Amino acid sequence: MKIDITKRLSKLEKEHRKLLNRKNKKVKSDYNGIFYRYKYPVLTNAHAPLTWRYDLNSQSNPFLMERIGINAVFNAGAIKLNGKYLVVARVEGNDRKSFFAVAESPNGIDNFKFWDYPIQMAETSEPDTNVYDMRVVQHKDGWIYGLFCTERKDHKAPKGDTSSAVAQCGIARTKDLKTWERLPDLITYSGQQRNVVLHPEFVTGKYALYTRPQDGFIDTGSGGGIGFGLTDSMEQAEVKNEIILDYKTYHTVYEVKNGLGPAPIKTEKGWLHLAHGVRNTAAGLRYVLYMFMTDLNDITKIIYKPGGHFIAPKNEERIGDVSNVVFSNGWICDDDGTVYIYYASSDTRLHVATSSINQLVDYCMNTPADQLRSAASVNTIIELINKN
Ligand code: M1P
Repeated sequence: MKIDITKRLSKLEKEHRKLLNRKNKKVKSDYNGIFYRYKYPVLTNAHAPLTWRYDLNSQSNPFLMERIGINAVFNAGAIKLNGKYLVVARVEGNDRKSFFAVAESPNGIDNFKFWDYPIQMAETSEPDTNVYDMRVVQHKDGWIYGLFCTERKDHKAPKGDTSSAVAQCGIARTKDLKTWERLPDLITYSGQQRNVVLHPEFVTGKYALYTRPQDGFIDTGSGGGIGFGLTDSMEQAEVKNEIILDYKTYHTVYEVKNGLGPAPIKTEKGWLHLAHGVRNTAAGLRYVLYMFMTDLNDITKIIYKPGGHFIAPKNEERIGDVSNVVFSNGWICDDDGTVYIYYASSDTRLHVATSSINQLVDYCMNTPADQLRSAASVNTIIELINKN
């Protein structure tokens, strides 16, 4: 078979350019007064640069085959830097290994383009098998920290068990998202950790971390809930005492487990938090996003917590490699109060939703809390009907 490589390459480049330059649109028909969804995902596997995937030399790649497949682009940390909206995405190759790559947009909603190279994250003395879900935080100490999950094989697993893994919190810091300094992994006294997030300010002169202690790799077991602890340093980060600030709770959207999303946003009324909650169903686990607010003076105290989900998987979001999942580990609060919420669907692609600080604060303060019983939910609806 004879292949016209020049023609095929030019077609590939044209389609790739078209995808990267595609304008995004608010889905106005869907608006609930709280946030807008957008028509297109902001990043997919097809956004990965052709130079990452194809050997463009016709001698060594006479069929212009894709040599390295990118399976998915999802759970991304986010930050605005030098006027650009940047996400640090979890990119997963066809080999199932995840890595981090920065994509940049001029407006936060479309035209996201990956930088030329993915992040080359240094390893510790115990190499990571897989790294994912980075929370990017501009801390008051002047560094930008990336906290992420590092997963390694569980060497204590019985022979023949090729699945058991150990999740811990990896830590790196940077000033520009290009050069990263890997620091030692976080030490805690819980079995495993995922979804660890750095609070952007010092608390009593220490670094404050939101954690998610868990007994096993998938099951949180008795350790479930969003935890909290302090560490003297990020260079040798160690949380000696972990408390739970948001428990997993029977018959809620966070019945099986929960975990903090991005670092909280400070507002006049409290710290705004976005988290994911997981419940079990006959069709498997269902991941949704929910919100809460904590006290400005005591950041471990939840002062408002709307009942139910904030964002749940909808339409095509419901289908992917791990279906019925939405997950967020990045948002950007702009100077004008607009909030760009980056959320991934079904461990496959990344979307944006937009809202504002005022709307999210109103949502947290005035959405009825979950009162944990059907009759109480009906009473809440009746109160609203009577008010109307
Ligand atoms: O597959 C859904 C999510 O599962 C994990 O999250 P959690 O630890 O809260 O269960 C993570 O692997 C996450 O990346 C993934 O999106």
